[in-house]
Amino acid sequence: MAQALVRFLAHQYVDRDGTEQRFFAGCWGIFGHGNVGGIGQALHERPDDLRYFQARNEQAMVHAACGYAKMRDRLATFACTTSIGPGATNLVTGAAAATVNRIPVLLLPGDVFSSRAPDPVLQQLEVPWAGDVSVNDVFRPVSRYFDRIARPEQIIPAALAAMRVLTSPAETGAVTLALPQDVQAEAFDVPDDFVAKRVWHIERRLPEASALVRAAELIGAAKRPLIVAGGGLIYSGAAEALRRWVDATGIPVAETQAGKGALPFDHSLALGAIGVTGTSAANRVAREADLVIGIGTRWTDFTTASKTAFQDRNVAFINVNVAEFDAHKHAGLALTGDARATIEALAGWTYVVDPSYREKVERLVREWAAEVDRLYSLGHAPLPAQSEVIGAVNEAAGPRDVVVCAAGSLPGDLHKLWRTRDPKGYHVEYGFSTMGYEIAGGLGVKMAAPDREVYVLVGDGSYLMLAQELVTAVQERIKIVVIVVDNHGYASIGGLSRSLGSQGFGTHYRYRTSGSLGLDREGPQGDMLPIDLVANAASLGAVSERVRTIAELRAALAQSKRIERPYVVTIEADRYESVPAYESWWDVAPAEVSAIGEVRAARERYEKGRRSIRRHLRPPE
Ligand SMILES: Cc1ncc(C[n+]2csc(CCOP(=O)(O)OP(=O)(O)O)c2C)c(N)n1
Ligand SMILES: [Mg+2]
Repeated sequence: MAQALVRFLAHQYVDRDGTEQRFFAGCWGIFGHGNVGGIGQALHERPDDLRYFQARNEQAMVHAACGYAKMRDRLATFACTTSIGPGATNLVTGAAAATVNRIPVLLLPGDVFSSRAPDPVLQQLEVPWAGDVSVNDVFRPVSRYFDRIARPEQIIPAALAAMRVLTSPAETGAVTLALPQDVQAEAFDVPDDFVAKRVWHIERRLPEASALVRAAELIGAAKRPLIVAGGGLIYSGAAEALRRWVDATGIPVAETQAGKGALPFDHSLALGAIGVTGTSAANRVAREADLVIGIGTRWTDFTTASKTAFQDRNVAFINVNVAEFDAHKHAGLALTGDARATIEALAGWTYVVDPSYREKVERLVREWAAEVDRLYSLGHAPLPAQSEVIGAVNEAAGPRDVVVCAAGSLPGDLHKLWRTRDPKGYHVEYGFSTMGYEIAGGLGVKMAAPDREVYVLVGDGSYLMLAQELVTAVQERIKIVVIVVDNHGYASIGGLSRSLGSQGFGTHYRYRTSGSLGLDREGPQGDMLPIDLVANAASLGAVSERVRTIAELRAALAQSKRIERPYVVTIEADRYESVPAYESWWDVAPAEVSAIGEVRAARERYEKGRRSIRRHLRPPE
């Protein structure tokens, strides 16, 4: 059965706009009990069918697949094979990250014997009241499709269903086929048609004609329209179409994390990031917008500033989305369809914003550019500020190069400050914000785009959570440039904790002194943990160096261009010099009752902030 599955995967293609490409770039795997036979043997026997890639950690395999798939606009990905037990459950975080972000990955965890002869087999979870449960059942809520293959011929409908979901822009995410270890090795008569070349066509569906007319009417009547560009716009390859439409109409564009890069940063109508981590320009325009056109966004909490971003009394939403589920959010007019095709259709109606609105937007955009300049060149001492690190990396990066990040304070700062010049130049996993995505995801990005430099920006906390794929980068001779921003622990959560009155409890990397583990205070540096991140990266085979100043960072980044190996630069940044928030609010609830005065004060501020939450329940009139 495993041989048939590997052959099947090797013959899957997708076609969009007449361009055909292979869907699986290979198969990541860590072998053990449950896949060293079966899938492992099939990959060994058929190396030309599906290229095998060895990883250090199963979670990281999914992140690498995800990074690759996102970079390829979801038109290609990897399969991931694991042993049963911990190998399988290590995939779960990756699966959730993929599904939350709507990125296709195929997971093939091993499973317990279907025969139940070796019972309980090594690593089997015994559930006294349910014989059909294994640890792989944890994949059900984090997979867009799940099946367990109890007989070899079941792989036929399961593999086809898996492909339908993986290649569906509306439904995609992690797909899990749990493979009992005995069934993987069983023979069956494989129909030739099952393993023949199969091309999955990616449609560009248009919304209903009457919905388009209604949208054009709403846009025609809007005084202060705003486009919010999400990841779906980028995956659809709609950036060019967006730019033409925006140039013709003057409607400004704000960007979500996944949508960043939809417009080049220096376009006069590019407001940049919106929401909790938004720019002053985007958040001000959002506050007063009377019509918000979401394109390929699922309206996360960060994008909507916990539903406080849009304050016009009669604000209405139009949602362009391939997924009905998203198209109906915020009581919006649902334009269920492909982003590019829908933008092109909407562009058929003539509309131009009022010149005074355009002037105001352009002024806000200019003011924001000056703020970024300021933050890029703070000259903070003795330690540089993180914003200066971002500035130096941005200046070193070429227009097509890619920045990769996922968790900590960097994603928010990058969302605000990174100057993106290419729709694929900004790759931040902020749907699940998975600490540990950065290096593994960056590896996948580089595999998808070897002609671009990939700059992975990672906090020391995320680095320590999952840096081992540097070994994989060394093994595969894949160059990524990793910039580790060391601020002795979880600066982002420390700041959040302090804002809630909890003094950064448990967020600082310090020795335990009686009762004060990890308290975030600006005290002596002597009790910092002696972690040597530079030696750590070097020990994994990367070129590794420490820089102390922004000038040294610039020199290291210049040097990295001449080296074709994984390159890790570690720089210490000031833990407390953070990029401000720009008129946004985030719903994080401090305790309603507390013995600590600061917590009570934080609760009071919170109650006040909550008053601006809007529910957006009224459909457009
Ligand atoms: C796997 C995982 N665990 C916990 C969190 C919650 N969390 C978000 S950011 C963060 C700290 C990240 O520290 P670091 O990478 O050093 O970045 P910094 O906050 O210092 O910028 C934590 C613990 C998370 N996002 N992912
Ligand atoms: Mg940190």
